[in-house]
Amino acid sequence: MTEIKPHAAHWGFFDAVTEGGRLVAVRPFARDPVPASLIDSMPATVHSAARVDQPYVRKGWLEGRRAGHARGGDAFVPMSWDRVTRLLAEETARVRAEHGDAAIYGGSYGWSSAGRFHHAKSQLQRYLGLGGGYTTSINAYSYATAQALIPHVVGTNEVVLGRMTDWAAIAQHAKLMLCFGGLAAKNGYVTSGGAAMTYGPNMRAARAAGLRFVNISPYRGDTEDALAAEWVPIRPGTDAAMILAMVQHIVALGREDRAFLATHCVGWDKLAPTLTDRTPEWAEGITGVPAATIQALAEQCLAQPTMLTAAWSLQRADYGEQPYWALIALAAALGNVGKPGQGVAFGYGSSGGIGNPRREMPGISLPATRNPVSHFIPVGRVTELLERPGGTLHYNGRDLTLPDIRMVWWAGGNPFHHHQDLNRLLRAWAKPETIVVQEPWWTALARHADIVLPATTTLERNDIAHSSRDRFVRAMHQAIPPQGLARHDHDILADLADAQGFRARFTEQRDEGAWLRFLYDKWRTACARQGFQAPDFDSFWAEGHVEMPPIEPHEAFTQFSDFAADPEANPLDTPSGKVELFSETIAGFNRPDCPGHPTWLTPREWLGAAAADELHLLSQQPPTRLHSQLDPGPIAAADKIEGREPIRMHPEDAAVRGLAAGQVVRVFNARGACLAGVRLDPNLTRGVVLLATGAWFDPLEPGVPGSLCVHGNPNVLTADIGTSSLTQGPSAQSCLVRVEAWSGPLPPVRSFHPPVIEEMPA
Ligand SMILES: Nc1nc2c(c(=O)[nH]1)N[C@H]1C(S)=C(S)[C@@H](COP(=O)(O)OP(=O)(O)OC[C@H]3O[C@@H](n4cnc5c(=O)[nH]c(N)nc54)[C@H](O)[C@@H]3O)O[C@H]1N2
Ligand SMILES: Nc1nc2c(c(=O)[nH]1)N[C@H]1C(S)=C(S)[C@@H](COP(=O)(O)OP(=O)(O)OC[C@H]3O[C@@H](n4cnc5c(=O)[nH]c(N)nc54)[C@H](O)[C@@H]3O)O[C@H]1N2
Ligand SMILES: [Mo]
Repeated sequence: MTEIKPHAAHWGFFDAVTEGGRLVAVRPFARDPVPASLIDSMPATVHSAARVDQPYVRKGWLEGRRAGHARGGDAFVPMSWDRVTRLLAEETARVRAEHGDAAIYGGSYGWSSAGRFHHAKSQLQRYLGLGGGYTTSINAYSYATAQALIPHVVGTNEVVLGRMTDWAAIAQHAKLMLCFGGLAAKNGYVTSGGAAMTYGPNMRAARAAGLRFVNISPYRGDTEDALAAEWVPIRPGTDAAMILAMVQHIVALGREDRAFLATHCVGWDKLAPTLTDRTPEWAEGITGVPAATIQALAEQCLAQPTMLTAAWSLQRADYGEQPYWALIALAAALGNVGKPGQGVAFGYGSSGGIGNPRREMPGISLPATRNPVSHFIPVGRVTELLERPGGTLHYNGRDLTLPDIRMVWWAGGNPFHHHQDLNRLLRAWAKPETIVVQEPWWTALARHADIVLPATTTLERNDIAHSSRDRFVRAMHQAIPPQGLARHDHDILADLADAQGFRARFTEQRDEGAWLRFLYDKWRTACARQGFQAPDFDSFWAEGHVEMPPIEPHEAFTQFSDFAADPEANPLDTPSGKVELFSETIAGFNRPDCPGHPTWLTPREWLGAAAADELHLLSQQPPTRLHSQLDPGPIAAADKIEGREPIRMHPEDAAVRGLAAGQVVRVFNARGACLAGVRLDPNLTRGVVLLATGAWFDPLEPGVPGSLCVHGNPNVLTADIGTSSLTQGPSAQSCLVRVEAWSGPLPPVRSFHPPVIEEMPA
């Protein structure tokens, strides 16, 4: 019998079509004007052979090979839910008793599912918090560097991830938009918890209204053709030099907005003298952008209403603070901050919903619980956490103590996808005594765990999807039964809480249905206070969605407009109340890797210091999936070359290496190596190669650090070094590699099959 159920993922709302308990097709949400094609990868992924069918425990762990033993190479032993629950409850209690609560690392970073109740990380942290606490992580891989820096400069992170100047205002008022890192169309398919319905249409409407786009990026493909953007190729990691040279040129012309700099900013007197020799000619040598282009762009910014933006990728690089801070300085020198549809904001091209006209509505989320442990790390420093127990880490003016981690627990994320320098992670991963992973699939993370608990996917449960960036709330009806012996994260943890005596505090005595009603009603009450009458739960559930009223174009929103109008009455939340072009706070930290004003710092790895045969590797977000999710699906598969992730190369870079399109190559540096398939692309800056993230890490010799990844995961190549001691963000984009033909036999890709399973005598 065919059934159709409303459902949702980060990559779009859809209707699930099922037959006989299987997902056979998906249909886009009828109200979505630009349905994301990624939903088509769901049936094959949900029913993939890579699903974990029951609980497993690593054989070596059962035999006592725990701390100090490499993970990833052992067989797994099946175990019943009852037994594994008891075993894990005992092990958790042991670790807490012997080593303290901070010995459990429960940062559990990752995107998990769109459903807000069953959100795995929230469930896990609730459980670990009630159980005594855990060491956690702060910030996101997406924009960690900005999260630490930007509040020092403009007092709020809303300029990166919140309510920023919206597309309606930009379309109405701006004539020129400089986009460092472009506005990549591929990134707009997804938005956390929601449906990115207006990403492309927003930009195209601005174009139609007369906005001229300039794509300053190593890759022309970072803006879609419909925007007719001018392309300014630039060397990766050098944007700060170009932006500072634009400021310098404006000063040389005597055209900086002195009034704005005096009334709305502090530190111009300190920044300006550092710019004297930062000329466009100087920047040309660093960036590869002709001095004349830099001058022309600066003059065009002076001549017309201009919006400035940069992709989040720019700050996932060595000293990733600098291009962001420099761009704010450029907006300040132009006097644009807070002018209608002008100024600066980050990430318009980075994720669906960024810059959407939006109404500030309450969110829907699982109530958090207190974490009695105060230890944390900036999220990207997980390897260091394992490597240096008792050590200190300088972060944002503080010295953090790294606790001694004995147990790692992950639900809804994948460090063997997201983390840099996987071979170094693999070595550090041997240190804890126990690693627990809740996962629907045999991802690389599950393969490198000790205790693997099979989780249901969203299709197997009821939930509610919501993103503050969207106008829709979506009901997610259970469409298929749990696959194999998979269980909901909530139920897994409720049973563990039971074994440890706090089930009632964890569940608050609600089941799934009661939780959904509770969360929805809370949201509905909060909406009513803001004047929006949402339907009651039963009507919402039957209808499949709630639509919030659209925002009228005349409500176009410009961030910082109050501040621009009257900085004394509406100060920023910085120490000075103004834009900090020099920060006494940051200068006071006394760190050479992040001085008190924006500046050019030479990256560790970049084309300016590359050997003749080295290339700059950018590992951008994949067009064919969300991170590592959906990699088993047909869309990712169709894009691969001989089953390997494609690496884009300029035809001349390929020619000098004797490489041809469709050929399998070995991409390597001192940190690691992977296979990939050559795709020629003249729209790249010479010397730059693109290898998207997300092909499941597939080492030729599982469990052996340094082994070749046969599938094409770029994180065997990237460096794991904090952006700076101020921000400690991930710096994946600063990475040099070499590429050579692969002449050996092609090893099979084994990622989408379960690892070796062995029964053990009871
Ligand atoms: N080289 C390089 N690396 C990068 C980046 C880069 O630009 N370059 N970008 C970084 C960025 S911005 C990000 S956000 C990260 C993304 O990193 P992650 O968010 O860790 O990546 P995902 O693949 O989305 O991992 C989510 C995991 O949750 C699992 N999951 C989904 N639903 C459920 C559920 O209901 N329950 C449970 N238990 N599990 C579930 C999925 O199967 C998947 O394995 O990657 C980062 N890594
Ligand atoms: N389809 C799809 N969409 C996604 C995701 C996904 O996995 N799949 N992930 C989502 C997530 S979690 C996030 S955080 C966002 C990330 O959003 P971004 O960080 O914006 O995404 P990226 O694709 O890493 O980078 C965008 C472009 O920046 C350019 N770039 C890289 N380095 C430099 C540089 O030094 N200078 C300049 N000028 N340009 C540079 C690259 O050419 C790249 O294509 O994307 C989101 N959107
Ligand atoms: Mo991200």
